[in-house]
Amino acid sequence: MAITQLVGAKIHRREDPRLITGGGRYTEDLLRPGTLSMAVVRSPHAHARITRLNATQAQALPGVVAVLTAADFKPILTGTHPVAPAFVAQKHTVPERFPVADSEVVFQGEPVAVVVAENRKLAVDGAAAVEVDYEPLPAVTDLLKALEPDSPKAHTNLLDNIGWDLAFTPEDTVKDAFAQAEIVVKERILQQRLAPTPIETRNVQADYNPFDEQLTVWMATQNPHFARIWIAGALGMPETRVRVISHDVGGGFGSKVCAYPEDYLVPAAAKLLRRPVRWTETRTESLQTTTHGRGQILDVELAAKRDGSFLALKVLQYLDVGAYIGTFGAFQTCACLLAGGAYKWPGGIAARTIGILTNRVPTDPYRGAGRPEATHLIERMVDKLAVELNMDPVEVRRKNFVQASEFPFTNTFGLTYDSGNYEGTLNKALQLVGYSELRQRQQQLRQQGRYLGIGFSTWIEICGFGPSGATAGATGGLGLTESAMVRVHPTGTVQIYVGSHAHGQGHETTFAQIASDTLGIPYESIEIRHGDTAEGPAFGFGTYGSRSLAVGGMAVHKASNRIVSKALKIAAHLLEASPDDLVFDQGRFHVKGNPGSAKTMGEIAFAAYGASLPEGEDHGLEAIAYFDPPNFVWPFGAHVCVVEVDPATGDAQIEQYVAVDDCGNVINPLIVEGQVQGGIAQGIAQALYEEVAYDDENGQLMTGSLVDYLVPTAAEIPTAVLDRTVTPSPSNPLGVKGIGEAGTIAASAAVINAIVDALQPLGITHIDMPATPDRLWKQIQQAQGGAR
Ligand code: MCN
Repeated sequence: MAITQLVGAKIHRREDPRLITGGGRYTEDLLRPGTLSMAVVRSPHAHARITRLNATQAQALPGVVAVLTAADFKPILTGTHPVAPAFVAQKHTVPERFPVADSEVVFQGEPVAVVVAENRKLAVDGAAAVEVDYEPLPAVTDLLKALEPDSPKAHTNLLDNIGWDLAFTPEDTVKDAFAQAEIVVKERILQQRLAPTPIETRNVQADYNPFDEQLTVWMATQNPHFARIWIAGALGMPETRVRVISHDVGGGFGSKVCAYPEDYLVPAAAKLLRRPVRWTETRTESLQTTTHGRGQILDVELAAKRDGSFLALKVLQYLDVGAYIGTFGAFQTCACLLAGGAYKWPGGIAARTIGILTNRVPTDPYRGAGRPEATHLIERMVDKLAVELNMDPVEVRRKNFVQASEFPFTNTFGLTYDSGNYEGTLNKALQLVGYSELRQRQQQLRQQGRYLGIGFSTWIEICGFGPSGATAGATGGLGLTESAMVRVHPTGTVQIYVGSHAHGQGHETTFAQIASDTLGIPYESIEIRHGDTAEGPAFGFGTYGSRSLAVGGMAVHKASNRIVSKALKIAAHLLEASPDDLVFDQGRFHVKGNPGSAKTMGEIAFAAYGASLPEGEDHGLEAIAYFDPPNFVWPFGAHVCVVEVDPATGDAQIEQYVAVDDCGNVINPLIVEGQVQGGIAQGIAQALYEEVAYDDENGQLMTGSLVDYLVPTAAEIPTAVLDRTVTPSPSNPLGVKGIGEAGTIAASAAVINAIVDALQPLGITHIDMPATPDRLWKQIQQAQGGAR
């Protein structure tokens, strides 16, 4: 068939027919004969001492095979729970974590025992029959009070609740700039805790074969290779004896990147009991024990001149790390490193982060991880300054943007933005939304007592993790690269094994598009395989941080090019020509000036396994490549949200949402649009709906079901008008940047800025998230002189 250019083509995801017709293969769908079910006995307390645990009754129940406690697991689980050091170097306390508590529980939902039974119902009944007595201890629930010397401690053996305290840059950095400032605006910005809430909850199945000492683990994970290292390490097994398989995964949003107790408990139980064991999280367990995101207080001060030019910024981040430091929890400190946003800060940025231990489930990366927080804080401050100066927020942005001619641009923290044109996306967004007419309409509506607001978010992000040199420190020594293995079979069909592991991002489509164009082989003949450590390349670092295309996709491109190089030599041999005289075009090698004298990739593939090869050439047509990018990639964009707030009810209705993003060259516009729409939905969800709530006194989760934790549906989320500009990244051969988190990074600031803008006539200058009708109504009442 004729081959056309597929990179850039808007083609439907090849995954969709399978996924939307119930044909997906999720871990829960697998059932091996003789599999036992595991249920976890969890602490009902946020903080308590375990005084007695009695399993006699549970053990005696029909169908219960075993009740296992810390004492049973300790001899078999000898490794430690992984915690990446990330950027944190100064004061750093990492409380030790074992998957099952034995004497003290430090968050509600922490495992204290597991029950393994013939089926799930029996396991759950068994778990309910395990008697545990607790002596409740005071719980640490308030971030700032946790820092007071007489605060209770999140673990009784701690001297204080400080997980880390790190000044990326000292406050002195900005002293002069603040002294010269003509205006300083300040705000305390709250980032509520969020629950990632993927549709498929976490699950693990394991089968241990004692004869070949092989452990197979099936699990919903975003990074099977990392999981294999962790599980092998914890069980003291060689990495090569552990196989992790992750078929389809129903979303993760970052929550399936880190290590969890059950990832160890299920394999350990399978090994101890010599039977396959499985466990699937309930929705309440998911809300209670799957890591949360955000959970921060950010104190921000912006120093500027009265003409709107920025001088310097101060950021102090208080981050609720929860009861243990999450595997990649410290990554959320990148809110500090990105706080400067798309702007120049001649007087510098002072940034300090304090990670605070509390008696709540650990926080870890959730879609955007640090970058939505950075965007929200800086975009709120820009708008606040604009109000104080009575300037148009667009003008303030224009005045301070890093200019297109100034790239590569190195920020205060030594991070180099690769390429950009920030004003370009803003201009396009203004045009799309009809900005000047909107402002006129706003004035007219104000005269009628109606509250229309326009909010901006000119966001940037760092993604595409990442250069091995820059990331090795953050992972404990392994530098984040990505790999691909391309195998062209004799019939010309291709299998490509990749180390990244899509869980909703459509890599099977986009990676095949790249390979098809590079190899000149029809898209339909190319299969992308991922998620099984036994069949993939040597190592993959997983799918998160919008890295898969910019790193993993480039490994596919690099390995495919290696195939083309070998194919060129075989073609030259078959055509009895010099390789220098051949042209590769549309899947055919032909002699320059003689298109009739040609060999197709299919013919070359067949020949590669045949009897006639160039001298010294190996048989076969396969290649493996690792891609280690020279820099991160830096997408950006401009989002505009238009809301109308009803002062009688506090309801904020989004009237229009426009997003112009730039992720460099685009492989598949349809997938990119889907990613942006989905991301925006999650940003709007944070701005208006979602919040993990705990009881202040006892650290009890109050949002333990989807009735209480308000995930919006399609009915609440508007369809955004999307457009883009294209500024290629110089950091990879296809000039691409990531897009998987962009919408979430941008949206909350645009929505809240719009609401604040709407309520400006009432003198309201800031609103915390989520801006629920209740919260807005109270603030409006207060502003109008009401008693609330
Ligand atoms: N793409 C493209 N052209 C570009 C950029 C990306 O065609 N210039 C395509 C890619 O080829 C890929 C998709 O867009 O098919 C996303 O690519 P990328 O930005 O590299 O992000 P990742 O694949 O690494 O995905 C991770 C990202 C993150 S960090 C979160 S969180 C997230 C997200 O993706 N979680 C998701 N999107 C999600 N989508 C779904 N359905 N479910 C989740 O849990």
